[in-house]
Amino acid sequence: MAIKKILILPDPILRKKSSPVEIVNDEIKKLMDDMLETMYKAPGIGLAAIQIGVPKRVVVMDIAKDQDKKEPMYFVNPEVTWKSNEKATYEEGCLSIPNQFANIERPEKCNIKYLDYFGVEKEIKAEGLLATCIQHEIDHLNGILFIDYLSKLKKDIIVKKLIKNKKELERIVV
Ligand code: GNR
Ligand code: NI
Repeated sequence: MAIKKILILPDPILRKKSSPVEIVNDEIKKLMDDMLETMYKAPGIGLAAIQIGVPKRVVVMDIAKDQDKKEPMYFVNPEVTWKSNEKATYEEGCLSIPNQFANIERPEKCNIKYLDYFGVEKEIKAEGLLATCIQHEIDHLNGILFIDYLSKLKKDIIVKKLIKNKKELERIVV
């Protein structure tokens, strides 16, 4: 397994639409293993392949409360097959938008069809943090970030902060 670099906004790669996986072969399993290790290291509760620069429809998650008991989840080609009309609001963050948080409203429940680590087709009912997180990750696969749901003003403030941080970091490195 290997830890990969997580891309940070405004990296344009984060806006690419990811392509479906045809077969869950060893290459895809290795990708999922690397993504999981990268996500735990960050640390985060979810990661989409595009966040490490790979435009494939692959997501890993672990929303277990107890950090010692790892409960990894793997989603290949995840699709929302149903979503509730009822909404829920969570304070979201994103490893590609460091240190920025905002309340985002999404369908409270959804059903997700996907292929698991072994390429077996599954369908699950999601609610609570699981529903929020998988919707956040599927958005990544379509080039969408949580800040896209904010007003232009709030979004601009966050993007400007990240550009400023990046410039400061570059100045220190040089
Ligand atoms: O670590 C993460 N926490 C989180 C909190 C609320 C809603 C979504 C998330 S996902 C995020 C990791 C990430 O950026 N995944 O793409
Ligand atoms: Ni994210």
